[in-house]
Amino acid sequence: MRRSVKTIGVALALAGGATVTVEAQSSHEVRLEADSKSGEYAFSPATVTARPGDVLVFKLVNGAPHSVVFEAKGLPATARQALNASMPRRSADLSSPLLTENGAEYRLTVPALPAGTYRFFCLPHRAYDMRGELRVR
Ligand SMILES: [Cu+2]
Repeated sequence: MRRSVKTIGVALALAGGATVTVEAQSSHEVRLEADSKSGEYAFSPATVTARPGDVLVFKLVNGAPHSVVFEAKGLPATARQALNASMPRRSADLSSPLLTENGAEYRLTVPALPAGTYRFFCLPHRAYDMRGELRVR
C-alpha cells in the first residue's frame, strides 16, 4: 500500500517584504515486510518516485531485522555524498543502521540528486532479493 501525503506550500512573508516560498513536499511510505505465505521479503512498493525534499518513510511491518542500503555502483561522488548526508544514524557507506524492531520507521529526506534511478536493498535479505528503487524526478 502506498500513502502519499501532500503538504501545502507555504509562502512566508518576512520583515522587509521579502517572500520565501517553501516547496510542497510529499511523504512516501515504503513497507518492509515478509509475506507470511511465500516467505518472500520485499519493499512495498518496490519503486518509489519522489522529488528532492520529499520524505521517505521506511516502515518495518514484519520480518525484521531489515535495513536500507543504496547501491554504490555507478553513483557519482556528489550523489553518494548527498545520500550519505541524508541518512540518519548511518552505519556504513550508504547504509541505514540495522533496523531490528517491527513497527519502527526509518525516515530520510530525499536530498538534491540528479533525476534518475537509485537502487537500494536490504542487507539482511539481500540474498532473498529484497530490493527496491528510488526514482528521483
Ligand atoms: Cu529485509
